[in-house]
Amino acid sequence: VAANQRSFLDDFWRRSDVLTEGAPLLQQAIRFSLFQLAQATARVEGFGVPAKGLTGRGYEGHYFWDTEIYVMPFLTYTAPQLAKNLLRHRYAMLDHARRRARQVGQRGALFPWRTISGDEASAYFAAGTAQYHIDADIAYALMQYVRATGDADFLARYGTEILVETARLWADLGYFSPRLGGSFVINGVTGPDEYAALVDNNTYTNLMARENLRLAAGAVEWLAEADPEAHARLVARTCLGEAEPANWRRAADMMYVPYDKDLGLVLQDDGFLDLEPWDFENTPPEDYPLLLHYHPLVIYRHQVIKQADVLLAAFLLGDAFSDEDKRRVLDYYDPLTTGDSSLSECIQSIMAVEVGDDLRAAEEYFVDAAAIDLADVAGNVRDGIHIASAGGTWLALVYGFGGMRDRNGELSFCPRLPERMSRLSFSVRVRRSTLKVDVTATDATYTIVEGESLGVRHLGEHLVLECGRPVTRLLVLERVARR
Ligand code: IFM
Repeated sequence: VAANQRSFLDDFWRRSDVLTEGAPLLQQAIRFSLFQLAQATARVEGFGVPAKGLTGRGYEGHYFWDTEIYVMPFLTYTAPQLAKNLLRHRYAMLDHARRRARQVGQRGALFPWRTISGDEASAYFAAGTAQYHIDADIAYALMQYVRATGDADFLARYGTEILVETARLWADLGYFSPRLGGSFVINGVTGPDEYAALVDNNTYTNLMARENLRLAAGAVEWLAEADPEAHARLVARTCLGEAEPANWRRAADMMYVPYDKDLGLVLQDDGFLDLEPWDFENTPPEDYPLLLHYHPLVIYRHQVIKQADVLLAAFLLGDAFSDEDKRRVLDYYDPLTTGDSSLSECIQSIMAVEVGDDLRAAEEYFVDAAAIDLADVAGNVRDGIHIASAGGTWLALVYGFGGMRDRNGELSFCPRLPERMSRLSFSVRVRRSTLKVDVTATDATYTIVEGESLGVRHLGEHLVLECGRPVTRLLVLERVARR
């Protein structure tokens, strides 16, 4: 057993280690997070990843969207078999999700907000079941896995069915509003920010639903072309109507996104600007997290945010936002964000790297995310570690300072290192290649260490990488000069 464990760990560190230079304590926190991810996911066969991993009783062992949005990218890019196991597990709960959709009066499938067995276990629907975005989060993670691995077989056998049933949920949940010129609106949902509940047109939900609808239509069309027999089985299993994919596309194309022209701001939801500003100045530090000191009904009436919401959409679906939109989103919502959820700071860090002028804020958010359990920053480590933040630490390193983006199957990089990091190096597995990325204060080196050649982008420049032939490029020049 000891030898098996050793070989598992050797293999894990070879695939997944992230190395930084310049701050040994930070490196220790990074390794701690990675180790927690390994412990929580090494044997996910027929199980999900609980919000506390296997380390404590917090959240009663339930798992949430934390898995798909915060942990799965790490697995998809370093241990794709484990990502696949988790997606297979979601597929195994599809019948539960179909039943749940019927229970709440909808078509398609509604995955549980929190669960162990596949049944919904949240007690408070406003902050639980109403987080319909879980469906789109699963769809997003699924396609990220398929694009990164090229696992068309998974898409054909399992993925398309999940996409069909989740798209159906959205098509049924929203409607084309005559008052808004026929836009597709989705009312009465709760987005990622749990300090707002049952709102209309939560931007994160609408944009993720739009993606889900398009992915489903695309997958059905692809399957009809690539494997007509599998397509026929899918149609039979799901009673898919011929007109459904076109309707999904229409809903996606007409999706409503609330926007305030005067502020030039993508809104968190329709009513966000009408809420009373929270009195941050007179809120003493000991009143945080607010959820432990104020009634939810009070919190819901205010412009105060628990965790990244529009900002998360701007990260996951960056192409839906202009650079200016992203900057405004960060500038407007960041001061309103308490970070009372451990799912927030890693995303704030990533977006502060992408649009921030200097990296101090990004660095501070990152340190908080990486140290949350080792330093007990949230003061509740006795309930177990925060697995989403462990995954978020990897996200902040790879997508934040590494500047990786993975849209439509192509990886691009725009690295920027903070002051206390003189080097950052990590590996990602993409289809049949392992790519090592090594960033210093002045340049980035890309090497295929194993497998086929691969095209990537560095600051927009297309690079064709051959196995064993490193390619080095400078980071943004004026930033290098400032150091
Ligand atoms: O899934 C999260 C949610 O987004 C915020 N509250 C805690 C949950 C479990 O980590």
